[in-house]
Amino acid sequence: MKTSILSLLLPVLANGAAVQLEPRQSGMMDMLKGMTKGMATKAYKIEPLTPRNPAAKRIRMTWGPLKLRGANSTTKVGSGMSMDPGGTGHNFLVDTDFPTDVTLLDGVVEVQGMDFKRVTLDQNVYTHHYLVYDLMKPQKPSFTCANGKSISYVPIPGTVVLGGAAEDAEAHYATPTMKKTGYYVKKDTPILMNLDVVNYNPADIDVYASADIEYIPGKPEGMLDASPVFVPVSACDKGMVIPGIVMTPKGQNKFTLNSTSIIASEDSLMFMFRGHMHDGGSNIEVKINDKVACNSKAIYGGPGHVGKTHDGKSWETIGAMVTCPEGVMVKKGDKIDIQANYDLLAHPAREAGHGHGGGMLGGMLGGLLGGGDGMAEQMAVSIIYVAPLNPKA
Ligand SMILES: [Cu+2]
Repeated sequence: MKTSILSLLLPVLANGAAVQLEPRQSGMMDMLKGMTKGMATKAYKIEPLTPRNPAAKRIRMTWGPLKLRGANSTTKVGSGMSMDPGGTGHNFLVDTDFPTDVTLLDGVVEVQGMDFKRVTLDQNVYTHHYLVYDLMKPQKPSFTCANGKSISYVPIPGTVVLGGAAEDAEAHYATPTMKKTGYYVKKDTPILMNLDVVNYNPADIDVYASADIEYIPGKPEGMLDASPVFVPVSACDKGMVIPGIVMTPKGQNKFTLNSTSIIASEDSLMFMFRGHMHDGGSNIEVKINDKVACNSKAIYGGPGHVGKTHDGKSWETIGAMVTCPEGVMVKKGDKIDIQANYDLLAHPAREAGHGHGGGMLGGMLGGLLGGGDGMAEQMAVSIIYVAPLNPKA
């Protein structure tokens, strides 16, 4: 993927509203709810699956069909914006057929073709991102800055319950070894689907959005509520930064970014550490009190993650980021260091759909983010599941 976040901000920008980069000052959420009002979409089908946990229910929900613009097509399709000049964005709220007042244990989303099989670069389709947002749950304030700055998370309009990007990403909320954990989906919470997919085929195609979810009803006694927080390497940096977005230092192909001053603001269990980067990234390492909690390496290529550039060269995209499910007990004040390493020679940045020019972010933000050469910009984010031990309410 690339700029999951910005694609949600862009429609807001396009409406002439001010950019809000602080998710907690939440005019943005109201705007989003306004924008998506009446867009609730029922699933095309819901199938029962065999749960891994015998006490749980597991279903696969499928929405669509959703049209994707072809590389040679000029049709206007999609209900959202794309971060890629050749991509198609779709945003919709799920309807009441999506289970709420449940505790989610596992989940995975995928973009599927008309045969309900996953589409990948093997079919010339690049999933920039497919994110499922819980709009009523802000990211947990479990991190803070020791340098007096207020922390900047990746500015997203809620918690990403499920989702992935070009890299495969599964959500696993249960940590059987340490504490009972899960993700509580409040009754009737608004769930927003946000897809951004690039179709490199010449003609328009139809796809489906699917979600395989495993959950138990209600909120079990003694269960800790866990959810992912998107912590950028620059979370506590001073000065003008767009949290999570990295400006490639001019003329440098290999570089390292280090966080500063990030500390835990409460006692919690942290788990499922995973980096998020774009093509060009090598790894994201998280240390807690100088001890490595996760070295999330980017793994390139593999089935479905090899494409061709417009001039016919083979191109390997990030197929997975190493995930560290093991839990770490964290105390208030513990030091959290994040380091991101890049090697653009070993892993060239992705080309935009339509081949060249324009900048990945279009005219509006391209210049600001240094994305003017038709290559995707870089990101440096650590996704960390956090379950506060003493939740406030
Ligand atoms: Cu990204």
